[in-house]
Amino acid sequence: MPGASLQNQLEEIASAAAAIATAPAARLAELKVELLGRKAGRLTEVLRGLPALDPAERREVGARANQIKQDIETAIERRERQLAQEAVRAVTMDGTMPARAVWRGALHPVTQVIDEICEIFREIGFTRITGPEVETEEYNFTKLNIPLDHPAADAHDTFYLSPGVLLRTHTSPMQARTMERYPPPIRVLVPGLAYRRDPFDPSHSPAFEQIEGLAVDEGISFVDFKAAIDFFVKRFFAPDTAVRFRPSYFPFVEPGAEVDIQCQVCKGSGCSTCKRTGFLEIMGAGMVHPAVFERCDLDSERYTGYAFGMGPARIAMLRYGIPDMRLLFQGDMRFLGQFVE
Ligand code: 2U9
Repeated sequence: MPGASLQNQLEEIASAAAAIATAPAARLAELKVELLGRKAGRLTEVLRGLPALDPAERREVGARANQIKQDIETAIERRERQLAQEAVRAVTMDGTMPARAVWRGALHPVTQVIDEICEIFREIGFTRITGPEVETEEYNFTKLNIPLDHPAADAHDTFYLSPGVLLRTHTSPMQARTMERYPPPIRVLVPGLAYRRDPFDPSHSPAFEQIEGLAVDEGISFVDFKAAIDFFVKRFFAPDTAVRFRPSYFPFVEPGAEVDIQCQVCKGSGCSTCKRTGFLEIMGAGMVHPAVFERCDLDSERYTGYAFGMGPARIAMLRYGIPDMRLLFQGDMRFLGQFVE
């Protein structure tokens, strides 16, 4: 009976199809042709025999043949997907690839410098404080004896947010707030971001870290100021570093000074880093201007004090011989990785 023979062939095809699940790629291609091939595939042969059967048998065998065809197609698809995934995994799991670097979290070199400076000044009584980056004209300029028609207050140099409100151009407003709020003796160190409308160049950035200090009490003199700075320089750089104070002008101090240290590269004999002067400028400073005391409600007859300001990015550049400030802020781990402690 032809129906039974076709039935048998179908069941044989079904068992042969079990090999699909584990077939390697080349064998899978062969099986596809052997089982489903249009010309000589085993299932095609069975289908060709169907017309010879009587209608009842044809329906039964035909249904089974379709079922098996579908099962085989599904099995082939699944196996092909599996093989493709294995191929990808074989590439991405190449055991000869070098291991990926795992970065430990670390402090940015400028943050390290800020922490170190604060730590040195802490030893001589300075407290670390922070304040708002959005300030008023009043605290950023007026209280610091900078008239609003001074070039520093110009919209050309300052980021104004709205009339009278700006991004602080230095951290000094916080010292003014401190003097208003706390009675002397005051010794504070104020690290933080300041903003100026400068383009990026090797020594400028529109947003930069600053660190400023303020000491106020009765009887503080220029000698106390020099001693504090000298202590800091010898601690931060090297114990034999020469320090030089040059007269300078800032509206909030009188007298004003700029502080130079012996060039760290040539030790003072003259090189390209110090432009043959043997010295590098590290900060601006001076004795607090009496007008600043008065504007912050302190009696300028009773109190004196000194103040200073420096850029920790510049200090980091001098200490580590970094030629371009932009290197510090581009987030390139080949550079920053050198400062991981
Ligand atoms: C008050 C009174 C006085 C802080 C000072 C400087 C001089 C100074 C610059 C150095 C490089 C800023 O980072 S920088 O761009 N700073 O030159 N700063 S005296 O004097 C003050 C501050 C606050 C109430």
